[in-house]
Amino acid sequence: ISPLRLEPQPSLPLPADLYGAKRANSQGLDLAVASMREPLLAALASTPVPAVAEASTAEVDSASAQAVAAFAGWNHTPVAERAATLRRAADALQQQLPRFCALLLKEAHKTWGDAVSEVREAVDFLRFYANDAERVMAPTTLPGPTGESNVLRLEGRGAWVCISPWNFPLAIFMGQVAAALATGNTVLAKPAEQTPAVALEAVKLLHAAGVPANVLQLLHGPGETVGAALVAQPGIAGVVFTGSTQVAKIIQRALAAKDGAIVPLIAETGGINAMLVDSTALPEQVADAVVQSAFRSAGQRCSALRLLCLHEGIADHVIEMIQGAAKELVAGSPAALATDLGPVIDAEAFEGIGRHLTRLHAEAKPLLPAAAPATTLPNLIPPQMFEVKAIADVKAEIFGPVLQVVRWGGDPMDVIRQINALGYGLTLGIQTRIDSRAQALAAAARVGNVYVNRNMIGAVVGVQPFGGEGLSGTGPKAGGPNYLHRFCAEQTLTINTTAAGG
Ligand code: TXE
Repeated sequence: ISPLRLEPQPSLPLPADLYGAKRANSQGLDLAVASMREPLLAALASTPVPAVAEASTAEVDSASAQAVAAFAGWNHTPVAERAATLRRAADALQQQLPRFCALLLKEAHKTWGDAVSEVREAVDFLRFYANDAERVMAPTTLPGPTGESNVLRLEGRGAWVCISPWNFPLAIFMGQVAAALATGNTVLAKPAEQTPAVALEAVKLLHAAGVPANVLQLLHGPGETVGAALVAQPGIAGVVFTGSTQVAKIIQRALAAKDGAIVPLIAETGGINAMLVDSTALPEQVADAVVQSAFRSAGQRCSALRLLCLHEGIADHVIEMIQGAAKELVAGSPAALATDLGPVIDAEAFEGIGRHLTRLHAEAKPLLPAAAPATTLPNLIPPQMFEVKAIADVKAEIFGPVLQVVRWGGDPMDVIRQINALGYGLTLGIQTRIDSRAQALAAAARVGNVYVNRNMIGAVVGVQPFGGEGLSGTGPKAGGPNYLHRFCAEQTLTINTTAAGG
């Protein structure tokens, strides 16, 4: 920054207790886990992981015919009744938290902390969409000329295909299904092939709470076959999808090629999420936010930090702090309470990330020790960090605990422009104590969620509606006030109230 150009003065307050928020947050979770230690360990010992069968073509055809046939009845069920059913499911899930944590641990290798927060998020989705459906689906009288009444009515669209990923196999699954059910739609759910048991138990819980069997059906199997077959079904009214950009586009093309009605796709995909750190940022706070955002959940969150843009004036200091904090992270068995990150989802993911690491060790500057070959626990990757020369060098999302760092100087707006040019638009972190700068950079960033001076991985349902644009997805966000409209058909009813006998 040229000496002549005065930096705006820092105006964002220094947090009273720098680690207060972080300690409270993670300690809150740690305390919750510690307080449930007995039931959690008991559930781990006693919860079987049920086997599932792949759906045949005939089963896909018959399930979608049943879902179409069941739509009218569920759609005309009063929204208050649908909401009450989802609230019963939320209560049941709350009570069965240890059992679902055990499933998440066994199937998705989630740490206890991640498992507890995911079950809580699934409960939040059920309650939030139950409440919001009652708000959104109440008929709206629109202002109009005298002698005429105009009412906007919302109802379900029909049978929805809900395709969910393995990284939040309960929360994302439940969010998609609850939103579709709350708005009167029927559901054909296709979970990721890596995490079928969590979905199976979630569907059993929803049926026990009162969702009719033909209103919510679960079909297991590979996306390329069972997923694609569901998308191809003639009678479906919509697809909600969370996963890779590549598959979202495959689905979009398949829907466009179908005869009959135009079928909407709600897509939430990945990101190359960046954090911009300027020279006024607090190194300790940055290091804490980076470690949480990049390495929590072994980096298997679509919101995870992938690209750290450090101002050259504090880069060495911050890198040193991150190295120190990252070395303290415990990578190991998710069953151990002290574990900070468990193994990545499966060998395929491990090998894919491994290929990126080989390339980065050849082309970039390693800032953390290379991952030792997995001996004790398969697919375990400790935190990895590399310095690269330019933002444009970061071409692909690496869905694991791998952080790339670039240094910058000059105008921070130029950094935002380069981040925008990557094409993704999910999350952005900004670390600065200049409020006007935070506001300006956020406004210039083409991303769905911006986090200033805190980690980038907390999207509380109803507090931080979550979702992106560009390569990261489409439209109004899950957990937000405009999401349920996407599952609804709208009708404007206009009546001439002056007609004789009107
Ligand atoms: O996604 P896939 P994965 C992104 C993230 C990550 C990538 C890989 O960027 O790199 O997804 O994760 C089904 N027709 N996110 O492997 O392969 C598949 O069976 C119909 C971001 O999970 O896209 C699974 O149920 N369905 C995301 C689902 O799609 C198909 C969270 C996702 O699989 C299909 C998770 C097809 N042709 C991953 N092919 C976020 N935003 O949170 C696959 N599927």
